[in-house]
Amino acid sequence: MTSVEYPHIPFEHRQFAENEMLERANAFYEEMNARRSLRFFSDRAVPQSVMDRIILTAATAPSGAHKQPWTFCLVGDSKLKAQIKEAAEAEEFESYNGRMTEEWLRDLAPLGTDWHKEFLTTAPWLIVLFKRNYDLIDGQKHKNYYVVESLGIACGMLLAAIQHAGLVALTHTPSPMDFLGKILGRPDHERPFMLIPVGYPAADATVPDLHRKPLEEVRIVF
Ligand code: IYR
Repeated sequence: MTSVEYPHIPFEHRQFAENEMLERANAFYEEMNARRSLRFFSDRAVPQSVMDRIILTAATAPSGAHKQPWTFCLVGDSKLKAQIKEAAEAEEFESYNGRMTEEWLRDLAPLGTDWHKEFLTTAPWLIVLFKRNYDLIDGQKHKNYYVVESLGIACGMLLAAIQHAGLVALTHTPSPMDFLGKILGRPDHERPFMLIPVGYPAADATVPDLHRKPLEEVRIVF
């Protein structure tokens, strides 16, 4: 059993005056509220250095027992993207033509999605986020905790970092997505969590005109 010790060190805190805090909170809200899930990408290149910083940001997420149970696969290789697209579309074709319930298809209809996933080869980068239910160290299994929660937070921070960099993304969940581990040669203890194309929007990109719930509908004060 390996165990890591973390000596406690003084915490450096950055504080703001209340008016500045409100301004910052407002500015960040405006920025995040402008984020949209994009399905139409440009093939314009994005430097890997930007993607690396975005992934580092996501990897600052808190995780159960600080196990950091994630691997971010950054895929820019055209052949791999083509393989991923082919496999994703095959699964999605089955999903849209029989695997998804009538209710599910009705709920999705307003978004205008279907089994075609052009963005998987158009976007310059795909981030395939894998979760580790356990770590394998010297052939020994070490349990991870709150893995889905940890990955969900990391994914949210990833989307925020993408938005902050002036890029767009889609949280894509082809189902089932075991093919991602096979194509990328990931070990068995890593399971795909999310497939996120990242890049610039196509010049003629559209998004559904949807609206977010107002504060009164999402927040209760006690
Ligand atoms: N995974 C499919 C279907 C899909 C499901 C939900 I829930 C969405 O919000 C959007 C799509 C697809 O990617 O098309």
